[in-house]
Amino acid sequence: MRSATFVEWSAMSPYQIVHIKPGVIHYPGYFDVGEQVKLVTSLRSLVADAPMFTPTMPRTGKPFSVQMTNLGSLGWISDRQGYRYQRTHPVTQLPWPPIPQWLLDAWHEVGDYPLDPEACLVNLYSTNAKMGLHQDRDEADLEAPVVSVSLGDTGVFRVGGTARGGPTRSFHLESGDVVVLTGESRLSFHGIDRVIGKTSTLLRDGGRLNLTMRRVSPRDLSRIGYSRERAAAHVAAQKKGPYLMAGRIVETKLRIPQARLNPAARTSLIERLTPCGSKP
Ligand code: MD3
Ligand code: FE
Repeated sequence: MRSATFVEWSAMSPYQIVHIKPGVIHYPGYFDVGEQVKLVTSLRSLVADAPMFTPTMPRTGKPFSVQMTNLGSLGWISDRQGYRYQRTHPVTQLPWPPIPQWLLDAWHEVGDYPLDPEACLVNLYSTNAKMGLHQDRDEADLEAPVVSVSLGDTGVFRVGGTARGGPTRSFHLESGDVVVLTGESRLSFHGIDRVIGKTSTLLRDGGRLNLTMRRVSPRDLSRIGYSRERAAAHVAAQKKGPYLMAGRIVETKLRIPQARLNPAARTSLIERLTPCGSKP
């Protein structure tokens, strides 16, 4: 696929940001190791109240290889009846625990969206788990971004276009990385090919945790003080995505200001920007 990847040092933020394809922005090493340890500690206590469960495929009831739970006012579940968002945990029947402030802060910092997320899916991958290519389209609000946080072992993430069967490319998501999906990539097919064992010691039993925050309900920005013009401008900017907002199209060429790179991100940046070929 002739997609451009470029890296820039943002004047706006202290993070190295990598544009994978229009609307897909990767922040390698967004959370440092000390922060990751705190994040996992707080997640453990939240997940104690909303235990991981194994979703199953609609109709067939085939179990997913990934375990999951949710935080927030709405949670996504899948079972024989289908995919849906609901307010309660399917096993405990209790409301989902709240999304912690550190996650909300990340959402607002990288997401450029004025409302809090309603749902945070928590996916737990063993080193044998994977997630096939799919679109996230169960949200009525497709204008808000999706913000994803990876913790633990490295995941091989694959992303394509909005048509099934089109070209894809893959890159590694390491512990502490954040990915933002906006604009024209919001409906891209994506999945996790595999998890690479023993690449992180963050989780006691290994594996990978992924958190994805979403808006579900259509928002009305006028209710939070946006004028009609400002709301329309915001929606237009979201549609274009930050890649085009930057006002340039850059060919696949890595110009990395090494001296400014976060050391954690520097180690494997080149390797993980290398397209891993076609679907295995
Ligand atoms: C690209 N999770 O929960 S997160 C999912 O790593 C999901 O667990 C994967 O796909 C994981 O639905 C990938 C990154 C992600 C999330 C949403 C996207 C990438 C996306 C929506 C559109 C395009
Ligand atoms: Fe998804």
